[in-house]
Amino acid sequence: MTVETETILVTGASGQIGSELVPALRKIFGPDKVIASDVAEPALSLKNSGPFERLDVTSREDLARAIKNHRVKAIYHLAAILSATGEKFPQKAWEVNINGLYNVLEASRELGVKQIFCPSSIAVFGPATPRINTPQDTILSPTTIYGVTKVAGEHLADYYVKKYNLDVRGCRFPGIISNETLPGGGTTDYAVAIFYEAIIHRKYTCFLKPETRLPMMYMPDCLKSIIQLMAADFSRLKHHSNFNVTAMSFSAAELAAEIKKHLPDFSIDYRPDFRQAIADSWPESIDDRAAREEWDWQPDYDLPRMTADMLRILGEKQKQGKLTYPG
Ligand code: VAH
Repeated sequence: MTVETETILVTGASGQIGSELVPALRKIFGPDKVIASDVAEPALSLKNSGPFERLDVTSREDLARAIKNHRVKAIYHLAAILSATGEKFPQKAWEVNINGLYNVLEASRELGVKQIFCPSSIAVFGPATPRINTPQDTILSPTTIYGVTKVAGEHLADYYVKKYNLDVRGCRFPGIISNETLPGGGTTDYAVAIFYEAIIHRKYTCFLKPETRLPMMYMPDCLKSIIQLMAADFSRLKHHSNFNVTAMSFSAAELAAEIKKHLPDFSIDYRPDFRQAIADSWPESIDDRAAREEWDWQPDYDLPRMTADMLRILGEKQKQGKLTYPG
């Protein structure tokens, strides 16, 4: 049941998911009801579309001040260091992903925040986990610090549900593909960069092997899963912060072939780097029956539909001279 919120606080609002979740939530609850926040200076579009706070989630004081000042009753906690960046800066990943989450949970407990969304990731799984149709309840043996923080985060969040009856919910997201804000520091980021490179250069050098198959989801489905899970009847939920969700699985070669159906002169070559070992430790496909049974999860986008939409939107942006891409 969605708590009638005085306001909603979104942390990590400048990130890949946050930059699209904020507008989606503002459409539902009203622009002034959703406080966007990030440790970094926001894009103008975000800054000029409603309340924004510079917020470092590793500072308990920062967090408590923002919650009190804005009478926050729900937090969508997206601030995180992703898998590839985490391997470069493991201590920073722990500081942001775990101490940041701990601060959110403690501040919520102390200040009466009613509902928290904190995403987990398929990165919680590791080489010992069944890779095909990975079960909801299975071995969690991550090989990345990102995955370690997400396993610890799931257990910490579930502890707060049981110990303090805090309403904490989360999904184990697969790779997310989007066309608003470039992702930063993820292993699945190839599946975003490939579209920009295909449109701009008609070629792409992929940092994973062609046969690397990973679970993926298009951003509209990611936003739908967050909004739907947070609106679900709490009493139906048997799981809380760790729902498996997915929409599709594909290999880098299958994605390239789908793009080539639209751009026949697109070409790809493969130069695997350190992110290959991360991808190899993750599942190929996910069993998301628990989400379907407990809160009616159902994705809308498969590979062909997502590819067509990504190329249409990015092609439009290029025509309008608005396609910004550092690659
Ligand atoms: C990453 N995009 O690549 C994130 C995600 C499942 C992958 O958690 O690190």
